[in-house]
Amino acid sequence: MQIGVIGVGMIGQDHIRRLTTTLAGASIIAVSDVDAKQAQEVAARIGAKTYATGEELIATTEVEAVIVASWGPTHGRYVLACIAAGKPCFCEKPLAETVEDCEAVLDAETKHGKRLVQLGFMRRFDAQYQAMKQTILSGQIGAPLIFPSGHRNSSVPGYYTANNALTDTAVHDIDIARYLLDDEPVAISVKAPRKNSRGSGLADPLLTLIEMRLGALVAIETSVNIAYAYDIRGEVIGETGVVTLAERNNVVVKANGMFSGRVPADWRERFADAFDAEFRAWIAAAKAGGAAGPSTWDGYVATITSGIGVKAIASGGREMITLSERPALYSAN
Ligand code: ISE
Repeated sequence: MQIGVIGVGMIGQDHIRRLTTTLAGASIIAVSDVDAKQAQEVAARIGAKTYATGEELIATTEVEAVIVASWGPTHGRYVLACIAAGKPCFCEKPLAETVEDCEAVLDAETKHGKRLVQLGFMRRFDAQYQAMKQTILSGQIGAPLIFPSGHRNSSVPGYYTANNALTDTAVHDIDIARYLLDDEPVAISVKAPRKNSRGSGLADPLLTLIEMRLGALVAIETSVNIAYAYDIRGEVIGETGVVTLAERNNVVVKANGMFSGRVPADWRERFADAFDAEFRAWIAAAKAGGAAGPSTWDGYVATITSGIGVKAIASGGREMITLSERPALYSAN
């Protein structure tokens, strides 16, 4: 399958590496980026052609499927262009930055009548989260009641704001909570303890509480300046048991009277296998003209929930989340 990539920053380049060196079944023939020099450099490395705009890349006949990994505010319009061209599209989060733009994509795809869009919520392809979901489905821990989800980054870039903790970081926890609990959010509130002094004044960490329709509570800790590593925690507490994400080291080292194991440096390391699985699924689905896993609906719910979370930061109160009716095209989480 011949693929075009829009946006060749950190994540775009990581996906290009993955598709050109690790996975089979796809070749990248087209590249576009607002930074033309960067696009040229990446394209020269892999023998692809550069395009001045994402729209031109999407319109190119030889491009059979598209990866959107550009700056968030541009996603919605590229995804819409892919749907208009009938081309399968993998889109990093967010699907679009505003609810209206997400609704426009929902509209376009439902009119098309078939899924074309896959969202980059890679945690759904992580073996540990999948095992957690299987455990919940098996009934072993009873009905889920509370899901504490820890999302820790060692540091974040200077432009990162407290709102990004919701729209950029907790958005992954929001999506995985919906997937694990098979449920939708109804209300959100956000509390902040005293600030981590490493954060140059950033309101960090944050504790986000989400109430789900069936009554479970999701408590998301975002700590984005925690220095020690990239650490993703999670535990679902049910009526009769708990299921917890285990440490995922291949080995434990015992030395000098201590035992230890590696904690990943960043999301590329922690979710490397999940990203591979996500793209294997996408390549297979896109070859068949469709999409797999997280959908436009999931992108819409993530944008609306994180957006209302931003409102909850400002109000300091509990904000309600109202979703539109889920179209039949997106029947399951
Ligand atoms: C980043 O955009 C991601 O998607 C990472 O998974 C997340 O851990 C990080 O906080 C975000 O900024």
